[in-house]
Amino acid sequence: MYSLYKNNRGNPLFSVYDQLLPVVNLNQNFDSLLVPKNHVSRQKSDNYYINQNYLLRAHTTAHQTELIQMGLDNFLVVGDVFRRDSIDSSHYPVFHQVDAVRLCSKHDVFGKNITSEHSLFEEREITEDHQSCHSDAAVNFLTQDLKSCLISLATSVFGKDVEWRWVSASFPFTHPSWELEIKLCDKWTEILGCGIIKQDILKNSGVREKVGWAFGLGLERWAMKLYNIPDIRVFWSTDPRFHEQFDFEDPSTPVTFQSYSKQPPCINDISFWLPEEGKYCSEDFYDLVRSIGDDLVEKVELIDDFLHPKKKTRSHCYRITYRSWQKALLQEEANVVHQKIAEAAQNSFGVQLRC
Ligand code: FA5
Ligand code: MG
Repeated sequence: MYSLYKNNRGNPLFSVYDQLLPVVNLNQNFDSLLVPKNHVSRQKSDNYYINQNYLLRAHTTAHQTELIQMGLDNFLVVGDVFRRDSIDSSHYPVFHQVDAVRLCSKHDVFGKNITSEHSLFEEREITEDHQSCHSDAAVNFLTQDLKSCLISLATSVFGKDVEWRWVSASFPFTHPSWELEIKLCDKWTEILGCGIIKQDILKNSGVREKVGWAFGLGLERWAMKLYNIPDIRVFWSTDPRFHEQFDFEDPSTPVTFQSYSKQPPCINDISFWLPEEGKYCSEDFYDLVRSIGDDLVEKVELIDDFLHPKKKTRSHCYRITYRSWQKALLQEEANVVHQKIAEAAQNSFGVQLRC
């Protein structure tokens, strides 16, 4: 970002904010970003709410509007974010994001040869490709600037041969929006979301005569690709065999993670009848599995969702993969944890275990 964007004195254009507190209010995390009141991302099942008004930020985008209101045009926000999410090798309930915002005036977009004919704005019907107020020139400039910034970021981190593709996406705060995917262990994996900032966000923040783009990327996923790390849990390992591999003065020293012999897994299934509709969601169960199984749990998959044709009751069957990074886990040890999970699920959610 520093080499691509410099001001005319050669200094970095983007300022970095990495000390912002992770406790934010609903306005920061949702309202100021135009997230509708009934949007799925607000659900209790997806977030760590502290009370009715505060939560642990679910994305670093939560700081976007306060920084724009401070008058900043180009900034990066780095921080820890918290989500009640699915459990697998690329999802963890706490991870790190980098968000970026770049606002451009008509001089940035049209350059020196600007005339009175040039405009960032035009009133028209909204389409898939543009908002209802942006001119083609504004959209084309922002799209090209955003995408080339991100591809040069990705190729400078991963090397020019990295396989990447754009996927169209949707966020309440940008339009149009995209996600960038790269091949990670032979699987297309999303590493960031981005788009053109909705003009209403800028308007509400007191910005006139500027348009902008924003992105938010998941740092662990980038590090997994960069260092060839197959599982997101190892970032939380206290094992010196992990840390010692990164013990260099110069952070750009190339490292390829050497897996300290992957231990064998233990796989246990659990199935239970759910309580009545609306009293249970899978994320509750994932949270509980994580809090009891901690880092012994590598993956939880919903492998069967069954609706009893007559009784209309529903049952879920989950497959839990237990694996330790430190040692070969014994089946009996996994069973103890599994039993605790089963008991806690019965006590906390009133589910009824199936034999
Ligand atoms: C967002 O969080 C948007 N705020 C990004 C954004 C910002 C879009 C600005 C437009 C403008 P998303 O939920 O897709 O989007 O998360 C962004 C990235 O965080 C993902 O691409 C992924 O790299 C990472 N990520 C998401 N969930 C997890 C998780 N549970 N564990 C690890 N990384 C995750
Ligand atoms: Mg996403």
